[in-house]
Amino acid sequence: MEVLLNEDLAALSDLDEQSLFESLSQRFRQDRIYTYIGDILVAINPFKYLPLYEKEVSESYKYHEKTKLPPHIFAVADRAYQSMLGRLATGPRNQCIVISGESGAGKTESTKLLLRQIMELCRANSQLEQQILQVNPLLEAFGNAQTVMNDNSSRFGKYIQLRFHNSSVKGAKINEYLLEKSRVVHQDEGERNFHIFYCMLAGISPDDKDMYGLLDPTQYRYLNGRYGSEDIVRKWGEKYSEVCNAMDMVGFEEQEKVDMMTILAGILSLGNIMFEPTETDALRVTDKSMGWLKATAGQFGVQEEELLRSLTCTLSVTRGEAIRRLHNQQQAEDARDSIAKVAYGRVFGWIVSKVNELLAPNVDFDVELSEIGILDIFGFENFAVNRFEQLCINLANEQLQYFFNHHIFLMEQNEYKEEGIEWESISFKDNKPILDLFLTKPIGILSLLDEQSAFPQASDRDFVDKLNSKFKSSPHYEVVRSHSPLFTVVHYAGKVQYNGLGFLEKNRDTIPASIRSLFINSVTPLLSLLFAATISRTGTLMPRKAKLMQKADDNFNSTRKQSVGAQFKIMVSVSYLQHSLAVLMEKMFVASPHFVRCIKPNGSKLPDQVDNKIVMDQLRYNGLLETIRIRRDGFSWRPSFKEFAQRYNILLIKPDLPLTKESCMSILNTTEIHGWKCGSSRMFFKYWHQEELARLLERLGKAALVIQKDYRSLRCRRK
Ligand code: AOV
Ligand code: MG
Repeated sequence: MEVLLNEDLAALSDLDEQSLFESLSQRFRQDRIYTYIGDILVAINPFKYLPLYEKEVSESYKYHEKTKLPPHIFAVADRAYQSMLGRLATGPRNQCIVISGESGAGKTESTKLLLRQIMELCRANSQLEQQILQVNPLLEAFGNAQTVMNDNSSRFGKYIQLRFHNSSVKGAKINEYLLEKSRVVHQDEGERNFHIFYCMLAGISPDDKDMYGLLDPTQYRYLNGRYGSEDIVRKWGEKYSEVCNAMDMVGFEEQEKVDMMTILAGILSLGNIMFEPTETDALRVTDKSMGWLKATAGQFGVQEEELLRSLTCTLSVTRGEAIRRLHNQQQAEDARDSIAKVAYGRVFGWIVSKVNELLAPNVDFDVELSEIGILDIFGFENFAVNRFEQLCINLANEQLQYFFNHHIFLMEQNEYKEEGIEWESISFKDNKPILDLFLTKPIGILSLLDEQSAFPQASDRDFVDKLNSKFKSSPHYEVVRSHSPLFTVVHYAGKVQYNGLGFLEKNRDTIPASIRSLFINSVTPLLSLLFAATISRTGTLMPRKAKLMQKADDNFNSTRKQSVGAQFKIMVSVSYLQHSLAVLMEKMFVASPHFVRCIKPNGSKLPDQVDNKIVMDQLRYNGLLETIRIRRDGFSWRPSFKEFAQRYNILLIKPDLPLTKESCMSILNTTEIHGWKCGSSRMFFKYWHQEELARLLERLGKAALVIQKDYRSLRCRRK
């Protein structure tokens, strides 16, 4: 009984941090990894197989009553789907499921389970359904990698939007956020490059291997000479055929796949090109890596001399005059790495846009579609060394936490005040000041970063010095005394020390014009398309991104008064991430949100182990205790009088009821429902009231069916 009671923590009467922890870990030890806090699902990663997702389980959670079955991720899918159909409640038809938690907490696994169950629920068009389900393995192969925190860590954020007409799915759209491109050229100890490289090398047939010019995996510098045991290699090989199947299923063409793999092979070869100085100023490619230069040129479909030129010098045009500047060794290596990053990034972007093209809803223009969006980003990270990428990732998580706080605490409590509901306010850890530290204009971390990135002479040290002088008194910033450009941000989820080395360069994210033109002239159609897309700025590749790039480009050129063609600015990355997240948040703010909070039980990726401190920290920074209080005492469902009366007047069997407060009260007075309140413009309900009312409607619907049937059989008999 105790366990059953604890299925919904919002139903517990007395609660403190310790008892919350006890309830969750007691359930976890019994393999009950899911627990509700009202309408919010808490999921603890089991790090082992549990028989929780079989066909029968999936069936039993379809159109179920929440209280009759244990908490489950499938229940969240059901609720989102029913809400989208308007079966459960009033409110916006568009739904968004927001999954949060630190790296390795189980967000991506939850996303896959949600997708699967939603597809089960709408069983409409089996081909489209299969295509949608194949998108994940495809994106994971190219966008996930092993990190210290997670063997299958998402190195990009994604928002998957499923589009429906009535109850059937009509298409899908993916938005991706900031792929960690730097991983292509560098991985820290204990980490790996993106899965696809290993899968390709392990799974490809010997003939194809020859065709793509691939050699022994241990030879590639970008893979760090690290490969894997026989067992792992076999798994990668299997995964490769899965990825190829997924591509076929989603609708990629053979030539596109070949091009894609050739580009990946080219990236690997490129990484092995090394330089050495000559007696003159010029650099040359080392004798040992001449072969790699040739191979790369072949794989990229470009002229060897042109490739060499773009690696070893920069051509700039100033006042109409072309000036060739020779690279030093470091610059040549940077050019090499930036080509690799940019090529990989564009392949990934292209896959996403291709998926979107293939899965776009095939419906008439005026058909109104509703939507379920699932947000699965990269979780909060704190490594031994934290770089620019971690700053971006952690900022995104900061924003997500703000979205949660805003919905759960701010909006709700503001409404109590506005509507005159008696309420004792619940405090929560507001992370707005941390967001402000990043986002305030003109003096926030991002503005300063963009400002410094615009000065070619500025160094990473200058940037960190600027931060130190501006924020030394901020409670969320700590100055680090060190020769390296270090600084610390006190995030909602803990302190993270960043190393500012490389921040400016990464934020500039530029590629020289000569590299761009090199690739546009590539005989590999895909490569030339990938690099032409931003030049022509037709917006065909990624419309919004292209537009933003154009804008960043314009700003850049107008502030720098630099002649077009000298340097090509792709985007200011942090600002771009910021912009795209802001667009996403806007979208989410007008949808009905469903929250899944993933918790990591220990830091060693092990089953059946609860590390008290690690779990407690997460409960704390997630604000779970406060969440329980607000779900227990608060009113999470707040329809306007009009919305409520319109939907439930049928309970009074008076269709022409005026849509007023009085009508709402009379409707409710005919039911046995207690505990609701009435504000000045809307009703206030506990989270469980929605289900109670849905049940009443259903009963009424069944009664109506019986009456109809009786009436029909009566008429038949009369005839
Ligand atoms: P994340 O998405 O939250 O991290 P994942 O969803 O990739 O974390 O989960 C990490 C690993 O935990 C998976 O590869 C599984 O091995 C295991 N796992 C998670 N959920 C389950 C489950 N329900 N049942 C069994 N095993 C599970 V990151 O993407 O790093 O932030 O960027
Ligand atoms: Mg993930």
